[in-house]
This record gives sequence, structure tokens and C-alpha cells, in this order.
Amino acid sequence: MTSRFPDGFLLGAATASYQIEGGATEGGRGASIWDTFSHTPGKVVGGDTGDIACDHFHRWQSDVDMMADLGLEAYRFSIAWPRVQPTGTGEFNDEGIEFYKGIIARLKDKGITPLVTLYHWDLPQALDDAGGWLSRDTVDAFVAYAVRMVQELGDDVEMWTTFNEPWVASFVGYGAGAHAPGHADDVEALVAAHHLNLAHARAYRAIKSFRPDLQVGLVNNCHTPRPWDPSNPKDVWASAHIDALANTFFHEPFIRGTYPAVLKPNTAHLTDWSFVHDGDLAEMHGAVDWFGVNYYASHLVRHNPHKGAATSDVATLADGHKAGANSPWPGDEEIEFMRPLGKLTAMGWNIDPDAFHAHLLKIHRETGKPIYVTENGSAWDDVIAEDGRIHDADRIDYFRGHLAAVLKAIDEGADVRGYMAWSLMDNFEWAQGYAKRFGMVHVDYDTLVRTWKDSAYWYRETLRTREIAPADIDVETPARTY
Ligand code: PNW
Repeated sequence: MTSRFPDGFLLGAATASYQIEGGATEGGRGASIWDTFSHTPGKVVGGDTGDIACDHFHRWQSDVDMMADLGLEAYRFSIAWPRVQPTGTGEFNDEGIEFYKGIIARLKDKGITPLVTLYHWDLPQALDDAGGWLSRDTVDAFVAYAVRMVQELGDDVEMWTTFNEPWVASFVGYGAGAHAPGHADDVEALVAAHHLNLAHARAYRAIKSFRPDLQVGLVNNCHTPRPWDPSNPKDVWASAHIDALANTFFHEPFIRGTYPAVLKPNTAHLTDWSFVHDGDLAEMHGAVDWFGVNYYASHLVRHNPHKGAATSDVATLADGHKAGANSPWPGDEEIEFMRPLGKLTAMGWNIDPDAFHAHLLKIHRETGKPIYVTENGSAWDDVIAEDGRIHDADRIDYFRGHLAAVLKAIDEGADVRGYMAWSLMDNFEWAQGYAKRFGMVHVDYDTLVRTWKDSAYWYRETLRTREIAPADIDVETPARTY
């Protein structure tokens, strides 16, 4: 097996606007649905908000310098739509556009390739007031915003993502109610998902019409369901339903111009799918250059007509996200997620690099498109030790195992072209607030000081050698701070 990353393979790290920026009311930024949601009592653990976050809005210069010190080849970040267009339609905000131009110029100056995501969940609140992703007007607004960003930044950014994880934005935001805008409705989740797909397709075509040279992709989180008992057709059915909702829903339309066949019969008791208009799927067909894969954990599912109170303790994150929340899986009345075995991360997620390897090959087989791993990482209860370091050996192990899975998939023919670690630094972990730490760099939320964890040194060594570095690399004591 190759132990080296191929030439041209991009190794980097990722973040997202609402999770790191702060400056929520500065620089002419408008409000987003995540400002509203996080300020609603009971929605985010500890009442945390993204008002300040990592204060990247004020510290972006030294943050980019830190990325260069790490040796990052690429940096994936998102544009906060309300920072550049406060109400989502009409006037753009030059100050917001200049903020991102500054980041991109500094990245390029350091030789770091920017990967820009147009939408990582922070919809302008004014658009939500007018119906959000349940309205086709939001689709048109997104296209206009996307075109303007490409006009402004397209000369310096080749790799574009329309949406980060449309499954989470629709099924967790509109279905489970655990993310903004906090609706809990099975049919709304399907409608929002369809509109996100349509917005991707229309933005793709609009961008390519004047910049055919740019690479426009869609980033999907993946669920990797396996049937509890592969010899039981009902468990196989349950697994196929989850696969269709979580995965194929967000790539099949762009590859084949269809939605997964099992979805309609499986949700016929909920909707007749009349929200899919004539011509929508034809617009989607062919509208993608590459796929991003965000991978964290795997899933085991079974058919259980009696699921409910008695067995609800086997539900995992994917089944509930938050105790008492609506399920993010329309049509799952008889589908149950099993509690994973083995060591779990601080999120309660299992560690399964084999499922990641299998998923990369599956996406390669099903789409034939270039793949970038746009997020992969793990949360642990990181603390600064007596020696001033953060000994996150578990995170290093996680990265090593999952990078090996990437190299194996490449060996076996998957066209994987890059890997962005989640995350550059600890940040606002959505409904979990600041309690969950995914960073290679520790953030002290009182002082906002950044401190390299051991995994940051490990990643720097991996970047330097372009091979998966050994777990026991040299580390400075005390660790470096910014
Ligand atoms: C992704 N799930 O979110 C996001 O893209 C990141 O912003 C986030 O910080 C990261 O993963 C870690 O959570 C997800 O429940 C949230 O299946 C939830 C799920 C998947 C991805």
C-alpha cells in the first residue's frame, strides 16, 4: 500500500463561519438563523452562542499565519451569507466582502489553497422570515448570492462548494428541530432538502455559465448504515432507507437525474412528493464537478416494528441528536439505530475507519466524480496538562486510522484528491456549544488564546513528510500559543 500522499493531493484543515468568526453584529453583518436559534433558551448546550466564538473576525491574520506555521496546503472555510448580504436579497455589504478578500489574499500569499463553501448553515434571518428553505424564493436568492461571490472572488478561488451537508441543514434543521431554524416536521425536511438540491443545481449552472474553469462541488455528510442482520431482508430494507435519505438523495439527482426509488414508497404515508416540480430533476442532472465527503462515524440499523419507549435506549446520535427531539429520518417509524460498540469519542460517536474506506469506494462507484474529504475528525475532552501541552493521543490515533483508510481507497481506485481535517481549532459545535472540542488547536474561550495540541505537531509532521506521521513525534513543551 502507498504510504505517501500522491502528488497534487491536498492536505489541509477546515472551519465554518458561524463556528469561528464571532463579530456577529460587526462589520455590517446581518443576523442569521443561527443567531436567532442560539439565542433561544434551551436550544444550545450551556446557552452558548456564536457571538464571539473564536473571534476569528478580529484574529484572522494571526490565524492564517498559524495555518502557514502548521504547513497547511489548503484551508476550507465558509462565507457567512449575512456578512456579505445582510438580508439575503438586495444590497451587498462591501465590508463583508473585503473581509473574505483579505483572508484569501493572505492565504495565497502563504501558498495555501482556499476552498470556499458558500453555505454552512447560516441563512440570513430575513430569508427565513420569508419562508427559508421551504420557499423557492430562497433558491433564487441563493443563486444571486453565489454568482456575486464568484464575481468577487473567482479569480482567486478555483474550488467552490455550494452547500455543506444539505442533509443536516434539512433533516436536522427542519425535521429533528435540533438545528436552526428548529422546525420538527418530516415533510418540511423533505421539501427543504429538495430545495437545497435545486439551489445547488441552479447555482452550479449560473456559475459555470460565466466561469466554466471553476470546480463547483457539493459537500455531503455521510451516514454509513449497515443492517444489524444482513440475512434479514427487513434489516436490509431499513439500511437501504437510511442510505437513500442520507446519501443518494444528495448525489443521485446530479448523476442520474432521479431520486432514489425507495424513497417514494417508504414515505407515501407522509407526502406525495408534489414539491418536486416538472423539470427540477432535469435541472439537477449533470450539475456537479466533484463531491465532498464529511465522515465521522458509522451506523448500524435494524427493523423493529415495536421500537419506542422500551428500546429507545439503543438510539444513537443519528436517531435523536437530542433526547426528545423529532427524528431526522422521515419514514423511520419501524427503523432503529443500534448503540455502537467499542470506544466512543466525546460526541458518543464510534470509530470505524473501515466504514470510511468503504464509503469512499461507494461514492466513487456511484458517482464516478472526483472526491475531496472535506471534513474528518473527532472530539475529545481535551485539557491543558501541567506541562502546558494538550496530550490528545486519541485524536492522533483517529487521524492516523482515517488517513490510512483514504490511502487504501486511493490504492483501490477511488479518485480522492484531498483531505481537510476537522477542525483547525476548537469552535462552536452547533447544538453542543463549546463543550465539544474538535480542534487540532485548543482555544481558551476566556482568553481566546490558541494552543497547539499534540495532534497539531503530528499533523505538521504529516504535512512535512507527506506520509502519515508516527504517533510519537517530537512536541514542544510548553506548547506553542497564538
Ligand atoms: C458536521 N450527524 O456536522 C459539520 O459540517 C461541522 O460543522 C461540524 O462541526 C462537524 O460535522 C462535527 O459535528 C454534523 O449527526 C453534525 O450525523 C451532525 C451530524 C453530522 C455532521
